[in-house]
Amino acid sequence: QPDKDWWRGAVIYQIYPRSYQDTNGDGIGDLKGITARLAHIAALGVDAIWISPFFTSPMKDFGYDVSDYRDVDPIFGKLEDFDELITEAHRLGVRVMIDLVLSHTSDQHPWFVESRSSRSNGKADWYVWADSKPDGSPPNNWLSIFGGSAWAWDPTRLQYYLHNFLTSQPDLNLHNPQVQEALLAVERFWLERGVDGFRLDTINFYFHDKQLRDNPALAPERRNASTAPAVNPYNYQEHLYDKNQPENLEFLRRFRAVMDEFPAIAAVGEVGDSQRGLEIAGEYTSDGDKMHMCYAFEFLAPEAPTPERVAEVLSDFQKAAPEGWACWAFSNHDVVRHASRWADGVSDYGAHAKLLASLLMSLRGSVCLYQGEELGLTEAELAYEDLRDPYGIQFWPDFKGRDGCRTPMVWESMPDGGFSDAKPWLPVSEAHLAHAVAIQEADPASIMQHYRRFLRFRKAYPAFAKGEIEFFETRAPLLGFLRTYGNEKLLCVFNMSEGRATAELPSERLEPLEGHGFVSEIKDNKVNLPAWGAFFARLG
Ligand code: TEU
Ligand code: CA
Repeated sequence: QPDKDWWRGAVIYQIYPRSYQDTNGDGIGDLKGITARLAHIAALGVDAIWISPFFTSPMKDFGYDVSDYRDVDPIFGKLEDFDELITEAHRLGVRVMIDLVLSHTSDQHPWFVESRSSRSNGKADWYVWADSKPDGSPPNNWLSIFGGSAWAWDPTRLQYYLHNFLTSQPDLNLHNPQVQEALLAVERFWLERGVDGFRLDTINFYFHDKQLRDNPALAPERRNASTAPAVNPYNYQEHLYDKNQPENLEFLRRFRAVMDEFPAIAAVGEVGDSQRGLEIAGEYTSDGDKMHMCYAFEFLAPEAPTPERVAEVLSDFQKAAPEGWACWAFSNHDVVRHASRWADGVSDYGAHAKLLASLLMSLRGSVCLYQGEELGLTEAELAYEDLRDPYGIQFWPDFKGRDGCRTPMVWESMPDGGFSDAKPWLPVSEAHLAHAVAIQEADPASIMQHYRRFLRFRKAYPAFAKGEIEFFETRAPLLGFLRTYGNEKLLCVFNMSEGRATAELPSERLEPLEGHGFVSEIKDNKVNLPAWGAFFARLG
């Protein structure tokens, strides 16, 4: 009987295929490279991989602009390479999730090529087209995340089309039932090919307000400086009409119904919303008929999470959606790596990385780890000339873009890290070489060995993956909570600081757990934690 619930509390390892392993000497990672490195992933002990898009694409947004949903881009290989990848992953006990970008396509997708060719073709209504205002300006005030108006002028149709991201990423019109059918057919295509699930890009952008109403300005007190750089006023609008539309729920149900025709499939939906993200995530993952999990942005923030913040985010989510299920991440291919993002005031870099890893994997929810995170990689420093991300090029130097977290994986301590025989598409960071997999393999105290150890430890206690979570009155620098599942009751305490800290233990009978890699001292019902220390015990 397949385990339908495998996704609950699963640890999912995200692969950015361009930067994982090159096998054909063109400086770009490929599917064969992922297959060649599956042993590393299996040894880590994760449940699944999520592979960022590898479909046919002009690569304007490095694969998040798809021109054929049913084929592999020649840069990454062939469909047969993907079949081989799945077979090998399954042999090693690793599930495979693929990244479907259904909110928009590339402007090179045949659907868009046809749609823009006239106002009367068979796909005329497959994208979001609208007339200009009488003065020639765009239909409304909606903004693109990547800068400027969300509308681009098409000189053939003499109309504007909607693009929430790049102008080369036109938004599909999911109000059109034919578009929904076409997307569900793509879903089925990959399910029949044997995938175990999906990471769904920007699921809350699937629908727009049909009346194209203007978004209101966000009240100044609700503006969050960290999410709203002055150069990009996107987050100064309240996104009432360009996304998060009620019609989305029914489409997510249809998407789920197709998944449920196959055994043990799961989806994690990315909800891009800095204003109502958790609330929407809760709505999409409740009732068991839409998403299994939603990818949350809360811990991708520039500010390091304090104990209070962690407790607040988890408790808020729990309150908003008792049946909901989140998927937490500290790093991904869109943000500065957390080893750098949260490095302020940290001198023991290794201990900090280990503590954060353990905290992340102890929270209620599923977890995404981003390739290289298991090595403790920092953000790579890149020169302007080296940038490839259009978002970074657009906003440099106020915002440096996403290339610094996308540089190649480092396997060995040699030039280019064993990633490629050719010049890599983004330079390998010199600073990363000392953290290569081969070096950490040989060091039992390494960050990578800690990830392995902690994943093994976590597997031995089902409460980590499936248990309820209940926070103690948290007092910085300590964070403490209970994870409870059936009779299993686990006490978890984290010292989120660089100084020693002492935690009061509950009076219940308590059995300290081992195998997680942290050391602490118990005396008189108190536990002494070293800097960035953690303590785990079974209660009762
Ligand atoms: O990202 C969606 C999203 O919200 C991001 O745009 C994020 O706000 C931005 O990258 C700032 O860091 C997804 C993908 O993860 C991203 O790589 C794509 O560029 C985007 O969708 C468009 O498909
Ligand atoms: Ca290659």
